[in-house]
Amino acid sequence: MNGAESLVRTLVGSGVDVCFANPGTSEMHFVAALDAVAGMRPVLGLFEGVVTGAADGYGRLAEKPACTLLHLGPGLANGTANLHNARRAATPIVNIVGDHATYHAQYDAPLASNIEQLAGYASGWVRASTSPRTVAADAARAVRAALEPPGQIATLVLPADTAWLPAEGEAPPLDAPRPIAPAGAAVTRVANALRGGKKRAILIRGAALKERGLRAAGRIAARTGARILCDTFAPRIQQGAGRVAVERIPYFAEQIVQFLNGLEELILVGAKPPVAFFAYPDKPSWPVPAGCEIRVLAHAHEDGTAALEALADDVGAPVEPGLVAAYALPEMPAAGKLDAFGAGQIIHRLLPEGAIVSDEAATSRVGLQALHTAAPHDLLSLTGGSIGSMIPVATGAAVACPDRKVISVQGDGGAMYTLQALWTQAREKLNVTTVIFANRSYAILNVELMRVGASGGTKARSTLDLHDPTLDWVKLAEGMGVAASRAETREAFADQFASALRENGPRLIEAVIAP
Ligand SMILES: Cc1ncc(C[n+]2csc(CCOP(=O)(O)OP(=O)(O)O)c2C)c(N)n1
Repeated sequence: MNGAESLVRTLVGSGVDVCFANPGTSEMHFVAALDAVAGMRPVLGLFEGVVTGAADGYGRLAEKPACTLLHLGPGLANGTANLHNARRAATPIVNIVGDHATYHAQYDAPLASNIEQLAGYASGWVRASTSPRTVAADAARAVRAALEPPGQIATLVLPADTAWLPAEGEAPPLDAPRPIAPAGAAVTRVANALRGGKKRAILIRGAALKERGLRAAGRIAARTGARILCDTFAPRIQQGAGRVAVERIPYFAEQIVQFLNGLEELILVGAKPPVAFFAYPDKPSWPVPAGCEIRVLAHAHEDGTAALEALADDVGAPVEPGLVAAYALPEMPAAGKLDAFGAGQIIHRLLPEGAIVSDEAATSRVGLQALHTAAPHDLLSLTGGSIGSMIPVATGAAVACPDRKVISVQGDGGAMYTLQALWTQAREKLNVTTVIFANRSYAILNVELMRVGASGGTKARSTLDLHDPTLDWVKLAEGMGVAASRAETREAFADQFASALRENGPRLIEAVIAP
């Protein structure tokens, strides 16, 4: 057995059985080990941002890491923007980054670079193997590091000779670390605070935004009147009819100020206090009202769900939660020219139960604001603000959950960063319907141009405009093997979306909403 085989065996034995890959020469022994060892599914991505974004989507749903296979520093660099988003989502990922053979480093060959330094940008754990005898043990530790609550990126650098030289064997899997129980004192402190008559909210992030944690939060709300909040861009929320509805913090600073106005107590569960996404001249960065007490019920590495349940019991909350979302569908919009609002209403109306919605719709999510009253589903958001994340995330989510429909709602600007993920969807026959909101613009940046107080002329506007040439999403998708259609009216969009839902496999709809 060589080092690469010992590595792949260890990964599989540790529960890592999907590898999103874009390999090169230094990774050839790892690639060969995929055949020598049973149990690892390779998924090729044609750009590393697809590879890392797919690993993010996979990890958010599978709740365990996929591994990536990346080619030296440049491969990792190409994948780093989506690792940035994955870090913000606290997604467990194991990166395997090939490197030159250890003895080759002294020659400073063209692809040589400081991989560990680059990995540090988004990884919580970085190690370079130095011997084929330690590769397997390093891999077991990488998996464990990735699973350290709430989840993080672990990067293992694999010099080519540590992969090709003989190794002794695989390493046994290590126990996965579990989130620690909430501190009893924190629960008591918050319970005592909740007995006062203040206006309060509970801000939740992480696994507690799944059904069980939200149920406990809804019980607390029923007893104490606390509002239940989540970040503007939460990694994953289980929402929909019958589930406890969370209020999403709005995007712009002054909207957040308004939203939190009057709040006297903010309780954090795995979350940080909200801040404005950007600073603007004359607008606040810190939107929490002055004098509002901030208390931590559970830190991100603690079991937020258990903390909410303990708190619910402590305050004597009823068994049945409050704030349960009703099943409420919007009317089918009247026939006419397609717009973002109408398209969103149609998606809301037709959303199948158990869907996974991957959202990078940006300004076009206007019709999806009340999605919590649709059929129960998982909502995934762009966590780190680095666009070009969510078509890959949808791809990885579909690999993790082959029996569920994935709906990817995407602005045309962000879509162009990592559209190669469509090819992976076609090759893997993934059950993803992608809606491209073709407004032919970086619309949000037109808004931001005004907000920052800059005035734009023709040149400035040309940097935010995607006309000339117009992107043909039907051809782009078909060129990568994904069946596609274009909708310019609401009725055409409704037909096309309904037909995509009936089919199994990748589809793309170009929703033309350009003015
Ligand atoms: C990696 C990265 N590059 C650039 C930006 C700046 N940026 C923010 S939104 C945006 C355009 C988004 O356009 P689109 O996806 O079409 O959504 P729209 O604003 O039109 O609704 C850009 C370029 C970013 N957030 N991330």
